[in-house]
Amino acid sequence: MNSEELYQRALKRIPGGVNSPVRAFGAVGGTPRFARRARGARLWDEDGREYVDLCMSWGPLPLGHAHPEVVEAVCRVAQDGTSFGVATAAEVELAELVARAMPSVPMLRLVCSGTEAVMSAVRLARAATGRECVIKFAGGYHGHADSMLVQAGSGALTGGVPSSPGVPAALARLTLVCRYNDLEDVARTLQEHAGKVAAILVEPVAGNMGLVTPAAGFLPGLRRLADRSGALLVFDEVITGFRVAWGGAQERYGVRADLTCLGKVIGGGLPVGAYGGRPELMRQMSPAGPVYQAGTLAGNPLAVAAGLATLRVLQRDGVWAELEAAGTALAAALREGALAAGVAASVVQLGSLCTPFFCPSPPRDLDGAKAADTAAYARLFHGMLDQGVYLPPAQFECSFGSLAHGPEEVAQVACAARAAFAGVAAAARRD
Ligand code: HOZ
Repeated sequence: MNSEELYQRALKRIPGGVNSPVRAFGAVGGTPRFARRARGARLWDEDGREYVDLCMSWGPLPLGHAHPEVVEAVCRVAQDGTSFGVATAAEVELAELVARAMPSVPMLRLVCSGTEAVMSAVRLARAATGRECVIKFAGGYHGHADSMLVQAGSGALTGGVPSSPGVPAALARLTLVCRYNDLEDVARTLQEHAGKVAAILVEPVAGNMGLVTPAAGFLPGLRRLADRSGALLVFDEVITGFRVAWGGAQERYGVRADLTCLGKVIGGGLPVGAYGGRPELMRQMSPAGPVYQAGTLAGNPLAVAAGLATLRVLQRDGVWAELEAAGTALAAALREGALAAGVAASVVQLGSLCTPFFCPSPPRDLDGAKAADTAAYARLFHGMLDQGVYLPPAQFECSFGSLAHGPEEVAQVACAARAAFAGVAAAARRD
């Protein structure tokens, strides 16, 4: 069966035909592709087409698809059981490895997704401070827990429901939304809600309104404001953890969080999340303390094995320079395509993350990201797809490079970009 036939079948049994909204191509139009297999930087669909993948499962695969060491680890561990509901040595090892990489996370709890990680970290922040409000940023996406679906990014923004029906108004009122990269807005909000804000929750590098990087001083400023107000600074590093540096965005920008949420890379492509921080906070979690959170599949042995295998490769000499170089080369390939076609585009890049925006300068916040021409992004997406490159099927997401994106893939992306941006330019002339 090809993608179209599978999609028609899926529509009858799965809402929108997909198990996570952005996959449905709603933002770019056309039939969503159904994946058959993937290896390295390449993905094959059920139509028999091959793509250089720049979506890369939305972030957990810095080594590329089906990395032999990850596959070997998962297969080996699976022989001995896929879930125990009993603690394992590997979970301790993963917690120790994360603690070495991130000095602000000497203690952590493993969960099954980034959503769970943030939901639990927010509960802990509320319990630890005795306060109920949380500051988040417009266009920040922290998973789909009730309190977080307020002016959210990613699929919520793409689908036009940044504040979802079904979220109780009483809960949404406790979520205070500020403008990303705007410290004055945060200071004002803290003042207006003095003594009530439990946490300032931020993607230190915003990845769910497209890639938007923190302005100089923004993250240190949040640290100062959190300290002054008694709120905890919570970094959602689900995308950036073990992605923009070994120690995540907090290493790259030199700012320490009180609580850190992780996911994606630490599960190496299997479902994992984690939240962590200093012991006096984390020991408030059950059973050490009274704040409840639990999970049958938390610390799942296959996911932990995949995560450990991934992190061990990322610890090797030269790997981070290689990942950075891959990201730089992919972004340059996109930039050159835009330039050659005479299209005004800003390709924002940080490490192996990037997003092409159709606007003259890189967005600083959600308003800037929304001002970009999303119809042009849809055209670019389809142009690239036709040329055998699979970008994320929505503007408000990141593209991901990996160690598997070598010179051959970069050349293919460059060639596709020239054709696709030329198509965008031609469409603009027609309109
Ligand atoms: N929430 C993910 C992007 N930020 C999408 C995940 C998916 O559709 O697989």
